[in-house]
Amino acid sequence: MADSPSLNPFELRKENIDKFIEASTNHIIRREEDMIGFFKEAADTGKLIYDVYEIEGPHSTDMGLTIMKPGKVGREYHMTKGHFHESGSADEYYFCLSGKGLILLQSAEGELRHMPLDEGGGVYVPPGWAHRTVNVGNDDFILLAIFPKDAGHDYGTIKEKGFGAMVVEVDGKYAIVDNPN
Ligand code: PAN
Ligand code: ZN
Repeated sequence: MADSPSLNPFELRKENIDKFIEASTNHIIRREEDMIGFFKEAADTGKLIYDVYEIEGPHSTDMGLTIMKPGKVGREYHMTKGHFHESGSADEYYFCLSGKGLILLQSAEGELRHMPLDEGGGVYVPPGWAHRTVNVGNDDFILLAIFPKDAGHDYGTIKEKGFGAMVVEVDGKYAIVDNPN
């Protein structure tokens, strides 16, 4: 561990995510205009959709904390871009610290799954499954993800083909509907 970054122990819960943010080495900001090609109706509004804070672990894993604002773009609930991992063996663990949402999973063959992801819950993303998280609640949706350093993120395939399902508002509630494209 000679070259390890000096990480201190910290407790991770929704009340003190600032400890994670302080230790983070990378901050990704996604605004609506960064999501053109992902949301059907994304435009250059400057609206913040989500932040990701990343901590590079000293050994084989990195951690990402995603904080997603509530809201919609057009009919679609706020969501991440979603990606396949470039490494065929890279899996990932997701845990929800706060809020109410879903994860969409899609295999390379196009098999689609969705699971609820809310406070106290987690999801295992096996190798080869694209994943996107969606905030269907009224508050921030806060997720911890742990993934291999060499996972790599392929956004192009999702941008080009999308997911087989969209999460939209119907009669004031969320519904998972087929993506017409
Ligand atoms: C997560 C995601 C994060 C943001 O840390 O990177 O939730 O989603 P996008 O990367 O799809 O914009 C993860 O899955 N890492 O592998
Ligand atoms: Zn991932």
